[in-house]
Amino acid sequence: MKKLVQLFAAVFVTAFALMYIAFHLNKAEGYSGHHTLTIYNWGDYIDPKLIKKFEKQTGMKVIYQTFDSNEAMMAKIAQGGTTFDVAVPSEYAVSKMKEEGLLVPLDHSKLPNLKYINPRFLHLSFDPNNTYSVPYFWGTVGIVYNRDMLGGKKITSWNDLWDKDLRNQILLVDGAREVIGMGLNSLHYSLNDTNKAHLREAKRKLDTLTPNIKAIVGDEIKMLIANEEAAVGVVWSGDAAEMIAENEKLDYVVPKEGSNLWFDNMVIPKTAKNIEGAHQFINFMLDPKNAAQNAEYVGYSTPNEKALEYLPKEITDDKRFYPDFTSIGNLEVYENLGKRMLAYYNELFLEFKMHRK
Ligand code: N2P
Repeated sequence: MKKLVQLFAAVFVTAFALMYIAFHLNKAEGYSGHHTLTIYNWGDYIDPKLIKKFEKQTGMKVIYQTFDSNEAMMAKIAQGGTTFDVAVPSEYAVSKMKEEGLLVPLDHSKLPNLKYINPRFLHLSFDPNNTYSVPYFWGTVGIVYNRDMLGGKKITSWNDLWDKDLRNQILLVDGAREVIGMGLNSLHYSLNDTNKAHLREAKRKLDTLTPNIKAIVGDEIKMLIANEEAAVGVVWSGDAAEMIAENEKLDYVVPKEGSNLWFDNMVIPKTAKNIEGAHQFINFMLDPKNAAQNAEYVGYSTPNEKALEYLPKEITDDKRFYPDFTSIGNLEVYENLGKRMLAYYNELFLEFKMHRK
C-alpha cells in the first residue's frame, strides 16, 4: 500500500512537472505565437548585434537573408515559395510591389516609434500615407575617389569619369538604375527618362566608359576601394562613408550634373507568416537608440530625428552624408516607371555588362 501511494505521488509529480514545462514552453513560443521571423535585407545593412538583441527581447528566432539589388529582391518575392516577414525595398520598388499586390498594410497602432521619424521622410509620393512602408535609411548615389591615387585631381562630375587617366581605375555598383542613371545624368537626361532613344544613347555612352571600368561589383566594393585596388567607385553614400572611415585619402562627391536621392523602407511582404513579429521588428528598428546604433554601424544616414541625438557630431555634421535639403535640388528620386520600362532598364544594363566581357 505504501508503495502504491509512492507510485501515485511519483506519477502526480511527473505529470505536474510536464504540465508546468509545457505551459512555459508555450509562453516562450512568443508574443505572436510564431517562433521565427524571416528578414530579407540588403547586404551589410544592419548591425548583427541588433538582431541578437531583438531575439533576446522577444524570444523569436530571426532568419536573416540578404539581396544586393531591388530587382533581385522583387523577383524573389514575386516568384513565391518564400516566407519573408520583413523586406527593405527602395522607394520605386515600394511603389512597384504595392501595385503588384505584394505588400501587407501596416498597423500603425503597433508602430508607436514612427513618431521619431523626421516628417520630411514621411508621406512621400511612393506611399503617401505610409500605408505599406516606413523609412529605414536614405542617401545619394555618388563618386568615391582616392585623392592620392588621382595625384590631387578632383572629381566633380560624372563626365570626369571618362578621363583617359582613369583607365581600369573605376569600380561600379551592380545596380541597373544606378549605372544606366549615370549614363543618363552624364548626358543631362533625367534619371526617370522613358525615351528609348535617350536610354540607348546613355547605354552607348556607357559603352565608351568600358576601358576605365575595372569591375562591376557588390558589397565587396567597400573593401576594394578602401584597400586601394581602384581609385574611383560609383557607390551609395553610406558605403562611401564606411570607406572613408577606413581610408582617409578617400572623398565622396555628388556629381554636379545631378544624381539620385533614395529612400529605403521596411515593408511586410505578402509572403509573411509572422505579421505580429514583423511589426515588433519594425518598431524595434524605429527605436531611436537602436536606429542610432544601426546608422553608426552601417555608415548610412538615418531618417530618425531622435536617433541623431545619439550619434557623434562628426557624423551628423558631415554634409556629404547629411546634406541640407536646400542644397540637393539637383537630385532626383527614382520613379516607378512601370513594369515594361523597368524591364527595359534591366535589359540595357545586362547588355552593357555583356559588352564589357
Ligand atoms: C547596403 C546597400 C544600400 C542600399 N549595402 C542602397 N539602396
